[in-house]
Formats: sequence, structure tokens, C-alpha cells
Amino acid sequence: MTTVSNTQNSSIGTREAAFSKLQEHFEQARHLKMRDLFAQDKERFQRFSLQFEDVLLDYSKNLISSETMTLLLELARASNVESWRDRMFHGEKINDTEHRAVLHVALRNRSDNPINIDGEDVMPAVRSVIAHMSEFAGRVRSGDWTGYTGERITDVVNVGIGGSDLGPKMVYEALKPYRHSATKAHFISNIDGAHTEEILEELNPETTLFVVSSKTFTTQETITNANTARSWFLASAGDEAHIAKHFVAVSTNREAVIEFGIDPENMFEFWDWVGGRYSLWSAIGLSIMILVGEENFTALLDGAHAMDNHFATAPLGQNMPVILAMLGVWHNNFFGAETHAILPYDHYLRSLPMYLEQADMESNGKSVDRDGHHVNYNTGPIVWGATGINGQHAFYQLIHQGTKMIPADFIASIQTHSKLKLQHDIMMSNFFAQTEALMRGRTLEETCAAIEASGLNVDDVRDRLPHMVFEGNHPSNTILLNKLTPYSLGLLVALYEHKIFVQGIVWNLNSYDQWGVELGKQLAKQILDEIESADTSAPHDSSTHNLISYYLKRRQQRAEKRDG
Ligand code: G6Q
Repeated sequence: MTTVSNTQNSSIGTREAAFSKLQEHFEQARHLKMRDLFAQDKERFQRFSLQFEDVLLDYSKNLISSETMTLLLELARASNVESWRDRMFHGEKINDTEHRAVLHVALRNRSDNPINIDGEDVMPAVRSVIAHMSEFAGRVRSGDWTGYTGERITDVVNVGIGGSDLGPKMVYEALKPYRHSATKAHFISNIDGAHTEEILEELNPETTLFVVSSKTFTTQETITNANTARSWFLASAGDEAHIAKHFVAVSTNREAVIEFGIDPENMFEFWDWVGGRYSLWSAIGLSIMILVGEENFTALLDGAHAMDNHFATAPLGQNMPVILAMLGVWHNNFFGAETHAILPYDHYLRSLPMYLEQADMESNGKSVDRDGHHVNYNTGPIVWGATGINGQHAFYQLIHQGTKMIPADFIASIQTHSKLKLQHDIMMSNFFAQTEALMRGRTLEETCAAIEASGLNVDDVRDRLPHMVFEGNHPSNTILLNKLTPYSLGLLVALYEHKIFVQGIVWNLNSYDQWGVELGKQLAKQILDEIESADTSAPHDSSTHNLISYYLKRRQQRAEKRDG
């Protein structure tokens, strides 16, 4: 068990006290058996489930009692979750290491209420960019916007990485049933040339539109890949004047966009108060809007806005993001769970785990708190996952019978977009069965009964018995949507964003910076110079030095063989 202690936060007393109370409570709660809890309390589902609009959250299959939830909510209160939340919604610069507001909620503020930063309402600019996006997306979708030969655009390629890739890609995949039938999307992110080559070889320059998505417009991978796309395009189109028809940019950096050769008329702006991993709601969502249309894109914003309102106003005990967050704190800081699995039973949500890996781990993967002190407690979990049904045939063994606690979110929809209803019923039966199996396990008696029911004699397989018993008692949340629509996807993604926010507050972290990604980038720049000049004299540790030398030597040998 790890605990929160060092902080100079003004609520230090109450926060520590709330943690201590939870620690004391944990000494008994660690022995809770969910089977017994369900047997003792017929109302357990009603007690520990919550519905908000299209989203049902069942959190009854967790190692909690009413007292646990009371104490967890006390911790949330003592951590000042509510006042931090209000500060975020009011445009305060809560990203203090970068002196920035954190206002992805403004991007989907569908009300008439202003949101101010330094006394200036950001909403007119937000609305104006959405109008610009709508106008442009509408023209591409209708065929009014054509390529340099007058052909309609059939393929949209988002060139971006990290937050400028994962969100649009995840949403595009999730909303495929809503896409324009005459337009396809592609996502180039990897600097491995194979990614760009593989996508370009499928495309026709006359009918392809590149959306270069980069907040800074200086990201090496994106700019390099965008330049490759530009050369590929010019090899057919010839005249640079045609670039305007085929390249648009989403960025905060106007000068760099112009320098790249993109017409500033075709630049879609966003702002430094939009974090990369929270940016799919901004112009970074342009490729989504082109693919699914303005109506569906705004429905996505509407869903997120509804969740924002819920988060901003619901009492903590009925506040879905707060509950999810505090359950995560319970697993992470008391049971010592190292990871958290995201398991969608929905083909269209297959990229959600990867999206949430970034959203969560880049936000709360920190070991220095807001006051600059090293923490002495666990912060963000390792988030991972895959579509649940495939996972069942791959890694679930470890969740069921391994030595680690792996809290998991099971996510599915009641209605499917697929016509294959039998498949949906099979999938949903597995969805329900897995959380039940994880919770109940299977006792020795039940195992023996199952063996006999299968026609075998228990005595003949006695040596297998210990392996066939499941201890169960594994925690999970079930999140059930009515149907995966733009609106419900907005609800779902915003739910996770706010969960991450709450956990960041409880752990006293700035969830909105990402200094940890800088060092590798800097070193890579130096090493690129060394590789390009084949100069190995720069100081490195012996491992890095020898690896670079080995690479250069082998590359040289290969080149000599080829030339000679
Ligand atoms: C997200 C991160 C990071 C960022 C990418 C791309 O929060 O900051 O993933 O989105 O590095 O950055 P650009 O959009 O500036 O190219």
C-alpha cells in the first residue's frame, strides 16, 4: 500500500487525514469478498451503479462497501476536486508549468455562456473556427471543393502524431458507420517511411487532400512526413500553385504554416490552451468533420458538453467521472494495482485503449507534484487494453488467474451498427460472462461439480483441480452505452477526460504538461546529426555509442556491397 503525504497544498491536513482514514479502512476492506457482498445485499447493483443519459456505469463489481465510497468521496473533497474543477471551467491557468489555461471544455461549450481567459471570452474564436471547418468540410463533402484537375476529393489524409493523430483516428474509427460513403480517411503518423509509403501507394494525388495537423507545426515526424507527401503530390501535379487545393493545416503556428507553403486561408486555428491529447474537439477534428459531416461532429461536441455539465454540477457521489476516478485511486493507492485495462466489446472502439493510453499516461505519468516535490505515492496507472473479445483469447488468462490485480473497464453498446445480430448476442454474452467470472471465480466445489457435469470423474483429474479453481474477486467496471453514436462517444471520451482530471488533482499533479517527452526528442536531434555525418565522436555512454557505431558500420558495409 502506498500513501499520499508530501504536499504543500493548503488542504494538506484534510487530504492527509482522508488518506489515513482510507488506509485504516483498507485493513478490513482488503478482505472483502465480492461474492459475499452480492449475497448479503440484493440492492448492491442499485447502490453502486449510476446512469447519466446514454451511459450506464455499474461499479458494483469492485472491492468496495458504502463506507469505502464515503471515504473515497471525502478524499476527493479534501483534495479540493470541486474548486479545481471550477478553476478549470473558468479558464484559470491550472497548467502552471506552462502558464496555460486548460480549456478543452470551451471547444465543446454548446451553451451561450462565455468562457474567459484573462478577461477575454474565447467563445467567439471557437465558434468562428467551427464555422470555418463546417464551411470547408461541407465543400469537400459535397464535391464543390475539387482537386487541381477538377476531380472531387475521395481521400483525406491526416498527417499528425500523438495528440494530433490518436484522437482523430480513434473517433474516425468509432464513427465509421456515419462516414461519407465517397470519402475515405487515412492517418500518417509514424516516421518509419513504410507508413507514409504504404498509404501513398493507395492514393491518387488528384483526389487526395492532406490535413497537416500539428499544434506547433515544428514536430519533426509530422513535418518530415508532410514534406514527403508534398513532394509526392508535386511529382504529379507539377505546379506549386496546386498545393492550395490539396494541403490544409491545423495549427497554432501561422508563420510555420505559411512557410510550409499552405495558404493561410486554409489554416484552421486552435490555441495554446488546448492540450494535444485533449484536442480532438478542436480544429484537429477537421478530418473527422470531413468524414462524418458537421452534424455528427457537433453531436460529438454536444455529448461531451453534456458530460461536462454533469461533471460540473452533479454531487460527487453521483458524479460519474469522480466515481471512476476514485475507484482508480482505491485500486492504485491502496491495493497497489499497477495497471488499468480498457476492454471495449465493440469493433468500432478498437482504438479507444490506445487513445486512453495517451490521455491518461501522458497526463498522470508524473512523479513530481504541483509543488515541485517528488511524490512518495503511486500516481497514474499503466493503461492498456484491446477489444475485449479478442483479449479473451489472448491475455485474459492473466487477469483471471495471474498474480496481479488488474482493474478493468468493460465497455459495450446495447444496440449494434452491425446487421449480424447473432454475433452481437454472442459478444454481449461474453461481455456479461467475463465480469461475472472475474468477480465470482469458481470454488473447488463448483469446479468438481462442473467436472462431473461434463461426464468426467473428479478422481481421474484430481491433479488438475488446483489449476481449474478461479479465486475471482477481481474488480471491474461495466460501462454500457445505448448505442455508439457521435453523441454517446462524446459522453464517453469526456467521461474519461474528467476522470483523469480528478485523479490528477487527488495526486496533486499538473496533468496538462508533458516534460518527460522532451529529453528523448532532444537527444534524437543530436543523434540524427551524428548519423547523417557518420561522426561517432560525440560523447555517449558505451551502450549508446556502440549501438550507433554498429548501425553506421553495418549500413556502410551494406552500401559498399550494393555499389560494388
Ligand atoms: C499531447 C502531446 C503530444 C503532441 C504531439 C504532436 O498532449 O503534447 O502527443 O500532441 O507531440 O504535437 P504537435 O501537434 O505540436 O505536432
